[in-house]
Order: sequence, then C-alpha cells, then structure tokens
Amino acid sequence: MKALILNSGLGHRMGVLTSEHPKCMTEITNKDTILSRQLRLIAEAGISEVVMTTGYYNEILVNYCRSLGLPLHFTFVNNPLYDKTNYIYSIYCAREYLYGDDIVLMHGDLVFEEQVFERVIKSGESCMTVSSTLSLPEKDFKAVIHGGRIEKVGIEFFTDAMAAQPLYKINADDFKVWLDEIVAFCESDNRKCYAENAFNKVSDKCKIFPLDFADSLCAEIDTPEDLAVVSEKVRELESRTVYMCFSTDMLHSGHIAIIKKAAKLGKLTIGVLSDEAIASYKRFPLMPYEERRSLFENINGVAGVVEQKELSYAANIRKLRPTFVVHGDDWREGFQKPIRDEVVEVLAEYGGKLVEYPYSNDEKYKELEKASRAQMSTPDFRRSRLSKLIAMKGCVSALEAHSGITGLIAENTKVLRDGKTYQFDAMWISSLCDSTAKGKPDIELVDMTSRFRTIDDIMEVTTKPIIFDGDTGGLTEHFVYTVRSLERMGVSMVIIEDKTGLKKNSLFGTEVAQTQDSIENFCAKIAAGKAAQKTREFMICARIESLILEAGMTDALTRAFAYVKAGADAIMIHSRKKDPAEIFEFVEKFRTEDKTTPIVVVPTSFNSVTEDEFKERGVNVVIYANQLTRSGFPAMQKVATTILENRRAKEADDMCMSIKEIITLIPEE
Ligand code: SPV
Ligand code: MG
Repeated sequence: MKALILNSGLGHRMGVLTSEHPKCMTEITNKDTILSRQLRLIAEAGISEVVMTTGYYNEILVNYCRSLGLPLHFTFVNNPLYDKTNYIYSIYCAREYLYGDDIVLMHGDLVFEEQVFERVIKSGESCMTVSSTLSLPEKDFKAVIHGGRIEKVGIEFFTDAMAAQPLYKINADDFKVWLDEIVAFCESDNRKCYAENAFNKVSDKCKIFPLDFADSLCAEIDTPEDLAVVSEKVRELESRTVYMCFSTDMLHSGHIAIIKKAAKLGKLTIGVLSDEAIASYKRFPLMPYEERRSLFENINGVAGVVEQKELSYAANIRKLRPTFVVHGDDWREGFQKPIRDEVVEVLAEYGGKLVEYPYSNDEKYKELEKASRAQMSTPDFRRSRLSKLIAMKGCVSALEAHSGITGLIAENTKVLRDGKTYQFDAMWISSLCDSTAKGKPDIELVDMTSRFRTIDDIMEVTTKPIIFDGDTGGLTEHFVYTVRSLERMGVSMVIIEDKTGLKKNSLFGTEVAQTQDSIENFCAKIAAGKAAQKTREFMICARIESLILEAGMTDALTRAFAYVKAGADAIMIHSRKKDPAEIFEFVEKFRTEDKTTPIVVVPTSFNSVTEDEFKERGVNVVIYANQLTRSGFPAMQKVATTILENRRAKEADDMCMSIKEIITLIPEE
C-alpha cells in the first residue's frame, strides 16, 4: 500500500501561518505539524512508500520531510502548474507512481485520529471517511450515499449526503478506474476541478464505501479557527491515559495484541494483580508478582506498571483517573460482572470510559491455560504451594475432601463478596472422613495403601495443595516411609498427632481411652520424619492433643516448643470445646515465644470464629475437617428413606441435584 498526500496547494485562508511554508507544515502541537503527524501515523501503520505532490515551497517541503527521519521512502512530484490548477492535476502528474497499488489518499491539511486511520487502512473495501454525527458542512465535501455506496462527492450535494473528509483507502483496481478518469479529465484540459469530479463520473465502477468516523477526529484545517479547534482536540487526544489490569503469568500473542490496541488509545498503565488476588480468584500464579511485573515493564507501548492489590479496580482507577479502562468483553457475564459494574460506576465519577474488545476464545490460549493447570498438579509444583500460600496470605483455609468429587468441590467452589473472590486454598484428607467414606471407624484401621488411593483419586482431578491427616504416624520405622511416599505424590503437609496405642477420634476426647505419646518419643518420630524427607518444601506438622485429653495448657505449650525444636514445620493445636478461649490462649502464649512457626487449627467445635479473626490472632491454617462428609451423608440418608417411604424416587427429586448440574462439576478433558 502507498500513501498519496496532496500538498501542492498553499492554503491562502491560513493568513500569515502559510507565509513561509506550505499549510501542511503548520504546527498543531509543540511536537507535531499537520504533516509530521500524518507521516508518523503512516510509518507506524507499517506503510513505507509515500508519494507526495508538491507546489508552493516545494524545496522547503521536501527538506522538511527528509529531516523528520522517519522510515519512509518519498517520491515527490511537483505540480508545475500548482497556482493555476487543482489537485486533480497534481494526481495526474504523479500517475506513473500510482498504478498497481492500493492507495491511501489524503489531503495534506487533514488531521485524524490514529484509530480512524487504522480503520481506513484495514478496510477490505475501498472507502472514504464520512461522519454520521456531524451536520452537513456548507462549503466542504459531502458524500452522496446510495445502496450503501458512495455515488458522488462534492460540496454541492445536500440530499442523501453525509459530511465527508478526503481520507480514502482505494484498492488498486478501483483506483485504476478513478485514475484513468483523472487522466481523461486532465488531458481534456479539465484541471481546475476536484479529483472527485472524475470519481463522480465512474462511481458505478470505482466502488467506494463510506467509513463512519462519527465524532472521532478527522478534520481539515483551512483557517486559524480550524487550527485552534483541531489543536485542542489533538492535545486532548495526546493527554489520554489508559488502564488495564492483568492477572496472567503466561503472556501470549492475544495479550500483546490487546496491549497494542490499548496503547493506541493513550498512555498505557498496566495494573499487575497481586499474587494474593490471583490466588483468590483464579489459581496460584506460576510466576510471582515481581516477575510478572517485569514482563509487562518490558513491553513496547507500556508506559508504566503498578500493582493492583485486589480484584476491584476502584482504588487504582481513583488514583490514576485514566481516560479509558480496557478489558475483554468476557467480564460482562459471570463472576467478574460485579467487578465490571464497579469499574463502570467509578469511571462515571469523572467521565472515564470503558473500552471492551471481543474476548479471544482461541483454542490455543485455552490449551496454554490447561498446560499451566497441568503443571500445577505435578507433584513438585503442588507440594511447594502450601508453604508459598501461607507466606503469601498469612492464613490459608483447607476443606475436607475424601474422593474425586469432594476434591472438585474443594477445588472449584468460589464465592464473590464485596468485590473479593473467596475459594479454599488447600484440601484436607481427614482420617475421620476417609474412614467414614469406607464405612470404617476412625481408628487407623484404613491402611496407608487405601489412604494413598484416596489421595490419588483427588490428585488426579485437582491442583490445590493437600494436607494429609497422618493420624499418629504409626511406628517411627513406618512413618519415615509414609513421609517419602507422601512427598513423592506431591502432598504438601502431613499432620501427625501425639497419641499412641489405639487411636480414637479426638472429638471423643476423654470419653474413650486414649494415650498421649511421651514428648521424647514423639520428638524422635518428628526428627526421623524430617531426616527421611527428600524435598525442601514438604512439611511435617505436629498435632498436640493436650487440650483434648485435658492435660492442660502448660503441657500443650511445653510440647509445642519441644516439637518445633525436634524439627516440626508447623503446630496444630486441637480442642473440642465450643468456646475458643483455650485455643486463643494457646495461640497467644505460643506466639509470644515463637513468631513464625505456622499454627494450624481445626475449628469443628469452636466454629464461631472467622478466618479473619484467626489470622489476626496469629493462626496460619484453618481446616474445615469434616463438613462435606457431615452434610453429604445425612442428605443421602434422607433421600434413601424418602424413596423407601414412597416406593418411588419422585418425592426425592427436589432433594437431588440435576444430572446436568452434577455433570458440570466434572471438567471435561
Ligand atoms: C480428622 O478429620 O480426621 C481429624 C480432625 O483428625 S478431628 O476429627 O477433629 O480429630
Ligand atoms: Mg483424623
């Protein structure tokens, strides 16, 4: 494609502004003239060939173009009769350079927005810029449109017409038709009219379609008044700012394309979502914030990068007050919708605009996301995630899972509240629930091979880190093998409790005979486990049963410090009281001496305490240990009873999830 710029005229109406150079060299901002702006946009659009007709101040114009240092090849064609002819004759003079190419044609006094220009050159059909919103000008061009095509262009048409500007993209075949007619005009001495007069004769064969620029900038500068208006508009365009936020850790061509588009709207600032915000709504980021930030800092067109701490854009929008916020249109529906609604509200506070581009559902991008999920479910990646999440969030939550389907519930359940998304960080493989699912008592009866089978079922369909309830850990000689097996599988943490002999569930408390292990023995078990482990991130958590077995706070604390000293990576303190007081007391006393070792709690009984309060008090892991089992089994019992009572399933139907819904829980490969 070649650009053809018509610059043979002087522009008498500009007065002193054209006393030393042609009109196109008039400054419109402190960094651009009309011409330098046109040429810059042409070069940025990847067009390298420029044919320019000249006349007045020919030499000044040629030197000026060359001085701009743009990657453009110029062919200057001087119209020797510039003061006696119109630009139809300039085009005639340049004809030998114009056949055979698509041409983007513009008058030298035209100023337009980059977006308008981009649409023009990307148009598949030959087109001319028109405006559906501007009123018809008295003296300037209007285009008569019939059957969707431009039939005539001139200043004299007011019926079926739209305001039009001399910015065209004409395909080679169409341009040949027009150019042949221009040649015919000029060779029959018809040189003082507009080139459009020739077009009007052949518009049935030279098919030009209107391209509506509506209110965008596309205007000729004829007078100092025009100059003032257009300069102001250009300044406004150039002061525009754009904000986008990214959570991605895999930059692909789709992201780059949208960034490039956004950068064309104004000075672009990218918000990079914090690790915590990403983990809360999507998945654990493969790359930490700092690395993601530097990815964006190094993209052409990105003027600045800031952190966006939450899913909500509100804080950053209020701070940056961007002219535009850019996003894919996928957030109009689904869980991101409230975030979008808030963006619209905040932008309305100062007149900012939301620009949405069609979301690319390209299969290759889906494949990339699938690949990163697959990576996250690999043992090495999954194992290390729990400690990273604790470090990132301070306090994480885990939900019990005892099968593939309960694992999927723990994996996929999300809640959006107050602009924040909540999901569970990890899964707890409870001995109680694993045993219950198998119809067995929670007395270390279900052997490790079977427990590992449960882990495997869950791991196969999920990506979140796993905390394994290791009961007492068994014999130290056996525990070391368990540790290695668990780390090999990708489990993040095993919790072993300081009991010995026949273990019963802690929630029986002292109602059944249970024996606490000696500090010495249990420390030896912890130390052996730590010595056996092969990876750095695998965590062994020591669970203290002193409060359950009513051995007192001092015993609990003594054991906690001893277990940490023996190598425990975390401490779990358990209680079966409804009142959380003894848990709070333990946490407070432990934290006065140990600020860093993670504390784990299982608030089955003391369930009135929120995660936020636990976090505030210094707890790091909150495990919801049995709620899926306790809710699932009664529901099943009730359905079974209802079917028996009615001798049919109809009455139970309302208690059941539809087959369609249950199917959607299972992701398709
Ligand atoms: C389990 O879930 O199996 C536990 C926690 O060990 S508790 O049932 O509270 O003992
Ligand atoms: Mg248990």
